[in-house]
Amino acid sequence: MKSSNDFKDQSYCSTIPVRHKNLIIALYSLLGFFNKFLKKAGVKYDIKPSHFLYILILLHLFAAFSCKKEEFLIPKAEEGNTQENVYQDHQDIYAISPFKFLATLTFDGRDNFDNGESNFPQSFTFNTTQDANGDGVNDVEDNLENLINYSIGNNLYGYGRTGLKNRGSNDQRPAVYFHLSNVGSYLVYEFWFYYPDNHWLNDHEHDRDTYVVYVLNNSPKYIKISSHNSFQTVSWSSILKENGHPKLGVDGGSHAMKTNSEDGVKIRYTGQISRNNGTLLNGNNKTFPWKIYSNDNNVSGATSYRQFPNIFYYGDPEYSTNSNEYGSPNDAPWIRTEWNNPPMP
Ligand SMILES: [Ca+2]
Ligand SMILES: [Ca+2]
Ligand SMILES: [Ca+2]
Ligand SMILES: [Ca+2]
Repeated sequence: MKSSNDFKDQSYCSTIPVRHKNLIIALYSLLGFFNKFLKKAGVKYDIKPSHFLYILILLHLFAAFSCKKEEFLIPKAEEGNTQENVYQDHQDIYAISPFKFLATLTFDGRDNFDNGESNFPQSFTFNTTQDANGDGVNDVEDNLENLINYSIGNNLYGYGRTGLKNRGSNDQRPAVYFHLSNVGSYLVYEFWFYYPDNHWLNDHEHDRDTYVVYVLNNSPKYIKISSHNSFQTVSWSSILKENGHPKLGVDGGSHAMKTNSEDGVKIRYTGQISRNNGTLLNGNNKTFPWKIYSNDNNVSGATSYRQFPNIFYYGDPEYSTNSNEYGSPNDAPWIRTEWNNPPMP
């Protein structure tokens, strides 16, 4: 059952569409009366039905302004009233902004006598036109071959990761895949990163790393970050932050996430990019606002995307082990259990 107290200050906003509709119907039914009145008063002006559209727009603008409250104003779950259905009830009114908890990431630099990280979070559809592996299909299995290393940008051309000439145009802007879910009383903000090339102990084409933020009663409590095949949970208060955004490090090659910073390329939550002690051929000192992909209908500032394919084949001929392009099948994030059923923090 909903408690009336929970919704007291929101009842005005939540009933706006219905009340506006009723008001417009009432005004419209009085159209004849208004016009007679104006005529009697000597005013040479007729109110036309289209005028009610203007009134409706003005009312909605005013309501949008006065209802622009905290994005996270979602009433707490009570007995018989789960966070999920509370959230469902309000999803049309209180859009969630992934940007709120977007991270600043720092990547491996040239410490330990290497070049540092070579590929960064980007769209898995950054190049949909070049059949790089020559199998007659343009698909995500061409990603490693089409990837232009050490580069961040939206219109890149150059050599591919496996030596192919004339790759591009590639959209290698910073990108994140966002999904909102629930566990217990927590609202869970899931951030999934895609990397075309993972070259660590177990080399693979395609890589996914994630961090999730657990929000309780509108405030972040925990962050869980992926590290290889396990997760590490840290209290929100103890992680490094930049203007309230989490600051996370990314291990070289494996893209395992961690709470301490790295010495190389930095992508700020704003999309500002700096090379630092890393290697970056394209993108240094530029800003590419994060491309946030989400198919959740209550999320603001995001772009929808096609959830396809469901299987990514992690093998690639480039790798000495795991060299079958269509070997090592892995589920796409959206068909993994944790997508809709994340673990408790
Ligand atoms: Ca290094
Ligand atoms: Ca292909
Ligand atoms: Ca491939
Ligand atoms: Ca493959």
